Amino acid sequence: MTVMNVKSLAIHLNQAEYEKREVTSIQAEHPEMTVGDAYKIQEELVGLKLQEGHRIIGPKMGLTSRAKMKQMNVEEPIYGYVFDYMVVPDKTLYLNELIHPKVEAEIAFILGKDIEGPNVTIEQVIEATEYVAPALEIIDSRYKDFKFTLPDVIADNASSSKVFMGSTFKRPQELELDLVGVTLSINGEIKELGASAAVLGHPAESLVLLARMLSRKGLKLKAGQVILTGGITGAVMLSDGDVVQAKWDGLGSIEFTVK
Ligand code: 0L1
Ligand code: MG
Repeated sequence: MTVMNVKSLAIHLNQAEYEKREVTSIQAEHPEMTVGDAYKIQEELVGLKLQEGHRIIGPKMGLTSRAKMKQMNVEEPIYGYVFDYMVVPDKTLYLNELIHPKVEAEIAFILGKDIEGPNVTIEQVIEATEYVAPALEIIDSRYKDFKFTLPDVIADNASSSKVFMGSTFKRPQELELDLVGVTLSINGEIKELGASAAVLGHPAESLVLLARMLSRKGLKLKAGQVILTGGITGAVMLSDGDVVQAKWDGLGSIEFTVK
């Protein structure tokens, strides 16, 4: 894939996000696109957003559940970036800002120290983490009907769109981080439930893998970043009027309305 293609595809995906417009699979047009090419497009897209004045809150991990990895036929999760403008300041999700949003419940890690290298351990991740907090991620793939290949979704910043952060912050040592039960309800009915071990056996493992993936590029996880570790529940499609409530054992709850 040429440098020109990388640049123009990043602009194409960035525009699609801002214009809330579905696009068709890039891979269909560019069968040669590799995972490496896709991360180059993502890097270019991240660069565009930084040039526009947006700030990175932190990287996020996607495809961290066995079910999603099997579905996409991958052995390694993927990552993208959450920006400041994606964090929803109140309790309303506006559909006119989105294409076809889905919600998934996650645990966010807020780092007190940098994490760097290909061989960090879960213990080191926990030691470097200042707080964990509940988060609801809104994924909104720019691809029509969420139909994409692995390189497609990587190029599209791993479907990143919006995030609701909870207000319960706990030290990571205060919880059994792999045993946090979560329910995700829509209009009072539980639609999805799970335990945090659904994220690679332990959500801290998500940061272990993320540090490894970033280290291949000479990058690291930085103190102050808020990192979404991946969906504990499946992702649920949202509709106008939905009242969404998620509850985490020991980490409180988050509620919002879709308008
Ligand atoms: O956060 C995620 O797990 C999203 C990964 C991308 C796959 C999707 O859009 O379903
Ligand atoms: Mg997610």
